[in-house]
Amino acid sequence: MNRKTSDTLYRKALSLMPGGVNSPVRACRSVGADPLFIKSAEGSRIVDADGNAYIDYVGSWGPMILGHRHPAVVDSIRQVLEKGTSFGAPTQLEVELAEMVVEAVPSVQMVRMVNSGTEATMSAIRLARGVTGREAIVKFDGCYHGHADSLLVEAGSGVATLGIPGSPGVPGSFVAQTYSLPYNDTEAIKQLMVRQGNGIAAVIVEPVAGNMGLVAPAGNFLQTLRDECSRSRCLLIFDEVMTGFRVAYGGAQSLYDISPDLTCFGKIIGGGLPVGAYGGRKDIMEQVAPSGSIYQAGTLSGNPVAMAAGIATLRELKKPGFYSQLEEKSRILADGLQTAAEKAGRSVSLNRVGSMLGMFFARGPVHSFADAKTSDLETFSSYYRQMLSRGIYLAPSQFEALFVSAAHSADDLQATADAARASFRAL
Ligand code: HOZ
Repeated sequence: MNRKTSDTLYRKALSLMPGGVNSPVRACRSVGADPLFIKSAEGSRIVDADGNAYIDYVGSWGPMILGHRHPAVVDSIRQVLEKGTSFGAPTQLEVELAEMVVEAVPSVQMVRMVNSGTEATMSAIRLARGVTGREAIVKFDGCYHGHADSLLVEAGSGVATLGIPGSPGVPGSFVAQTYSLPYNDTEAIKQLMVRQGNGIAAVIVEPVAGNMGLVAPAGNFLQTLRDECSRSRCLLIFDEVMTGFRVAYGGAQSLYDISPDLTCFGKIIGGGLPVGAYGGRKDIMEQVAPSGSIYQAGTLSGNPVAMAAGIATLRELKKPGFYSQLEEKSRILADGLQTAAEKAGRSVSLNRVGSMLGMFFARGPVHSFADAKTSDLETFSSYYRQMLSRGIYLAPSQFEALFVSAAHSADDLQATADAARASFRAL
């Protein structure tokens, strides 16, 4: 494959941007590759600057659930462009998207739009601290809630990929109030709550963890979190930045029937444009400025172009049969990958919740970050490069999820399974 243009762009980018990129994981360093620079995308395909096409399972890290350039999304963006791109003032589109989110997710009675998942989680934490008057928070090892200071502890995603425990530049005092516990460990949270419950403002969790690969909540983990938070009168925050409108229209909370106090959204509700949101019970949300005194703001929040893309996306997702078809595609892909590994005599551990998958080069089962870290990263890197050379675009890290979209065809899924078979054999 000719990657001359990507290589030239990367060399230039290295002198202009840290690591040549605007977000660390995409630099592909941990898999021993250089990044592809992307020129365009359509449906299930992404095309690099040299014109090579790949079947895309990154989907911009989740939001492209309809595939790239879905006509309904492109049309609605076009219509807004005719009227203006940013007003810094309320619009009908914000009301419409807020109404759709509130209708879809029963625990969310009010919502505040922001511009990214990081902003959503950071703001939800501030709100929880303001509402409870407490300072400590609890998160889980391998969960990643964006790059806000207090959440960069034992984080997943790029922090895990780069193998760093936290980050220089985050004052010790900022993370002194952050407890990080093993994911899926109900005893750990119970014990912490007995000791510290009175000082804890919130427990924040990815209800399906997608930043340490893909790890599903096991047994009664989420119910235990709900019970413990209620008992200690602290807030349960679901970070559904990836799972919201992805694993089900009502998110992971509808799948597992747990009602958090606050929920963070991102990705899909912006239809691929920069959007995040946080929402929850009315009595809590009304404490956000200007109805309350807990401050949070943003000039681009509720941006009309992004709102339009989100509305168009959610309308498509609401159509009957959308999630069952996506489930079927995802099941076929998971089966194809599993069979390919078995035929090549490779032991992998495959986790899947709806259209999110994680394939670990580990014996498994993988229920936690500690389990995920037993993966053979060298072999994952080789597999990544093998798949790329066969036209399959995967996230360049063992600690990221794989996303199936409605645009993936039966042929795409078969081609992916075939590529996996050949890649496993070549390892
Ligand atoms: N896992 C990250 C999003 N949840 C990847 C995105 C990035 O770092 O660019």
